[in-house]
Amino acid sequence: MTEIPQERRVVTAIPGPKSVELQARRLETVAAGVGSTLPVFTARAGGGIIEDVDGNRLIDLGSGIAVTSVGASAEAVVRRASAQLADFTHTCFMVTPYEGYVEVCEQLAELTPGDHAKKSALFNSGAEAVENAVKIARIHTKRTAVVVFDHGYHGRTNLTMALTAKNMPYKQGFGPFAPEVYRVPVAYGYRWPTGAENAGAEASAQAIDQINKQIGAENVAAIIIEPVLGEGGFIEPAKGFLPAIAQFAKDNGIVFVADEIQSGFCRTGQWFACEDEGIVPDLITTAKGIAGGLPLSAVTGRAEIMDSAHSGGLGGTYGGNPVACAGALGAIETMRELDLNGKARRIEEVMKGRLAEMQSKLDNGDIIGDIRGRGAMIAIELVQSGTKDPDPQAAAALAKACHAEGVLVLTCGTYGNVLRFLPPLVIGEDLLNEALDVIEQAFGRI
Ligand code: PLZ
Repeated sequence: MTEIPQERRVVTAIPGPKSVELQARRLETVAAGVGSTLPVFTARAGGGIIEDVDGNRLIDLGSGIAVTSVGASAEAVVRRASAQLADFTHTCFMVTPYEGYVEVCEQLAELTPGDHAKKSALFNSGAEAVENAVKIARIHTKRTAVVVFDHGYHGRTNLTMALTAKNMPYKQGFGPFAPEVYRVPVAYGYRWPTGAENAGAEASAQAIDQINKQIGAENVAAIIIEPVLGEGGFIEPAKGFLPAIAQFAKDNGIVFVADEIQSGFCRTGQWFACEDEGIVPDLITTAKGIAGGLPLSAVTGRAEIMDSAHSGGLGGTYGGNPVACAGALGAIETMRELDLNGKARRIEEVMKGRLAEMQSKLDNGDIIGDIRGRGAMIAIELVQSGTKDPDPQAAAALAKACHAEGVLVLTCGTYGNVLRFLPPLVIGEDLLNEALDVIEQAFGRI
């Protein structure tokens, strides 16, 4: 494996001629419904760099949507997955099992919050993990209702579309959606009508009141929440909100599910974001960062809940594929060895410092309405100057200006006005600062 130089290099227009040619081919045969943030075709990637087919090197502040936390070609991931590939690619764990699957479940039991007995089941995608968490909660409680939150995102399958808040692009035209899904308020501090300081107490009271009055707590199988809401805009529920909801779940025999698919595995500077307020979820869903880019997801939780499903009730042909499990063991090894929680916390320090400086010193810095997030899950919410009115055009224009200069950033948010930063946790500090220089310059171009 050749090391990719950790430096930004823009040698053609972005996208360059080879990417443009590939994009034309792609449009002929790839369905229009599958989009791409930036149609620059990748040649190789690693550390904090994505190198394209035209020889440009982009600084990666996306990690393939919070996946390649250890980098896109981490040594331990490549080594372990390659060795596994040579041994066998698949048997199906449901036909003849293998050790890697068990080892990943052992790691999950050790790393997830709580010292109770835990078990896991492995799947392929985040959506599949969430679907299975609902199956497990329903069979365990013998109840059907599922509670989710404003601005929540849980996937694109039929059930997870129902769980997801935002209509466009995720749901529009794709219904009807799965029944028995109910949405309640979340403590979005920046936009809470009576102020961020009241959001935790008031939003949790409202959510609990709605559950009691509109659903009946005794009918609720699961409450599912992202401890930091990802696609919805990197919203950290105001302090006190998560503990109140978790306590309510406990008091009412409801399975509390933390969807840590985006926020988990060192992303926020802790193994799992729910640790921030000492939450111990009954079930936790993980994917993305778990396997360094290989498709793997998991549901982990209290052994007695996980064991509620009858033998044969959970599974899937590829769930816990041996190559993906080997990749996960390599990714977890890397996270431990390089102290990626510490790295994520340092990324927060650097990014929040620089972004606050931009907010106060740039002529148009006041369009940064909010700077938020934890670890290497940081965002700025863009608003019309002097108001809190969302400005999605500013987010799109900033992203475009960064892309042109070779810095890959993503947008998100219910209002499309959030610029989010998800660097690989292994990114070098110089490269991170260079990306921040480019972001700063982008404000001068919009
Ligand atoms: N739960 C919290 O963030 C995936 C979606 C990108 P899958 N987020 C990225 C897109 O537009 O499709 C996600 C998540 C949380 C569940 C999921 C779903 O994970 O692996 O994409 O199915």
